[in-house]
Amino acid sequence: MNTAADTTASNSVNTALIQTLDREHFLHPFTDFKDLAARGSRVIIRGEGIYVWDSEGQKMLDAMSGLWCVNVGYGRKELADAAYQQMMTLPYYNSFFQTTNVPAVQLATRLAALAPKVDGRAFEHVFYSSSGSESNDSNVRMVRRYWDLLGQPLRKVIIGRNNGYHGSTMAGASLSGMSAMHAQGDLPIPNITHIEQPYFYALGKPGETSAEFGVRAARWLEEKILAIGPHKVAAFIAEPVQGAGGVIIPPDSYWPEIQRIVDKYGILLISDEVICAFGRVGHWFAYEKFGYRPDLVTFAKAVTSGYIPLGGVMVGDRVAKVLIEQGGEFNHGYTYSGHPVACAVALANLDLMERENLPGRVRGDIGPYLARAFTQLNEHPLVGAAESCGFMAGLVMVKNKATKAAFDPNLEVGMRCRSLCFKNGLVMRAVGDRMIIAPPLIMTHEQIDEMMALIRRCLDGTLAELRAAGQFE
Ligand code: PXG
Repeated sequence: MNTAADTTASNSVNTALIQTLDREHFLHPFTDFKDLAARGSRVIIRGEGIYVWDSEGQKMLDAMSGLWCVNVGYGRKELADAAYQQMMTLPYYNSFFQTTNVPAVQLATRLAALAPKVDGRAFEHVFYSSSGSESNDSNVRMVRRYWDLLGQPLRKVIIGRNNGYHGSTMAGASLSGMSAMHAQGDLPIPNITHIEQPYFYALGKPGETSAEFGVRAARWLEEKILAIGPHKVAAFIAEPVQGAGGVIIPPDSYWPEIQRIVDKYGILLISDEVICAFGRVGHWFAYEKFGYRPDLVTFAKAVTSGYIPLGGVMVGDRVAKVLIEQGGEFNHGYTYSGHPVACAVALANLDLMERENLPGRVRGDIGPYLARAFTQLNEHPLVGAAESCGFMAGLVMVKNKATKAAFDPNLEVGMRCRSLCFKNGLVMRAVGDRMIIAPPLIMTHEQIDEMMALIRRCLDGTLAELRAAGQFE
C-alpha cells in the first residue's frame, strides 16, 4: 500500500503516485469523478505572488486568485506568521458558552469599522462561520428568526436569482439559482424562489439601452413579490456582481431600483459579497460601490485571502437590534464560529490590504488599467462582449458577433479555451462560453499586460481551432 510519505521525495512530487492516490481516495467538489479519474488531476504544489506551479514544473499565471480568494497573492509570510503565533498561543477555543477569544473580537470590531454606513445604517455586529455556504445558511436562520420575532411568521420566502451562486449546502444551493444543482438533492428547500438575472447581453431586447434593461430586470423582483404576496416575502439575496455565474455586471440602473423595491415592501436585503468584498470591486464592501443599503452582508474567501477558511455575516443594526433585544437564545452556530487562528490570519490579511491600499489601487489604478485592456477584447472576432468591474472581468465567446448566435453547447467552447489557457500558462475560468478572471489585487501594470497577452493568445488559439473545425461564422 502507498503511504503519504511515499508521495514526496527531496521536495519533488511524484506526480503519477499523487494522481493515483487522488483517484483512489479523494472525491473532488463539483467533479465528474469517473471523468477526472480517466484524465488525472493536475497537481498544484506551490504559489508565489500571482503564479502557481504544478508538479511537472509548469508555471501558471493565476488569473482566478485560486477561486476568487487569494487577493493578497501567494507566499505572504505575514499570514503564516499570524497563524503560527496564534496556534502557539491558543489554537482553538469555542465561543458557545459565554467565552470569547481576542482575535475574534478584534476582527469583529475591525470589520464593523470597515463596513461603510449608508444613510445612517451601520453594521456593528458579525456572526462567524467558516465558509460562504455556512454564512448563507446563517442568513436564512437569522432572516426567518427576525420576522418571527416581529410577529410576521408568514414572511418566509427568500428570493434569489437564476445563475446566482450562494453556496453548496442545502440552503446555499437552494438560494443559488443553478438548475444543475437543484436537479440533484430535491432542491430548492421550501420557500425559496428565483427571478431572472440582470444579464444585458443575453436578455436585453433589441433597441433597449442597458439603463432601461437594468430597471426592467430589477422590476422582476417587484413582479415576484406581488405574485407571492408581499406579506410572505422575507428577503432578497443577490451578489453585487454575479461571480460564479460568469461575472455578470448589472447596469448602473439596477441596484437603485432594487433598493426602491425592497424599501417599498419592507423586505430584507442580503448582499452576498463572498467574492466582491475586500477590494475585488475597489472597496472594502461592494454595496458601497453600488450605493445600496443591505441588511446582511455575507463574506468569506478574501477575508483571509483564502489562506485559512473563514466566513461570516455582517449583521446590520435593523436585524441585530431585534435578535439582541427580543430574541432570547439564538439556536444556531458552528464549532468554528470565531476560530481564533482564522481570525488572526484575517487580521494580518486586512493589515496587508490596508498597508498596500489594495481597494484603493483597484479603484484608482489597476482596475481602470485592466478595464482599458480588457474592453479592447471587444474587437476580437470571437468576443461578443467583454467588460470588467474592479478586478474581475468576463467575456462571452459567440459564433457570430452580429447576430449574437451562440455556439452549440456540445462544442464546449469554454472548456476548449480553458485547456488552451492551461497549456499557455494561464489559469482562467470557463462558465459555459464565458471566460472570466479575478486576479490577485497585487498585480503590476506589467503583469496585467502579460496576462492580457496570454488571454489574447488563448482566444486566438480557440478561434483557430473553431475555424479549422468549420464552426465559426
Ligand atoms: N456566495 C458566493 C457569492 C460565492 O461565490 C459562496 C457563497 C459559497 O462559499 P463557500 O465558501 O461555501 O464555497 C460562494 C463560493 C466558481 C466557484 O466556480 C465559486 C464559488 C465556489 C466554488 C466555485 O466560480 N463561490
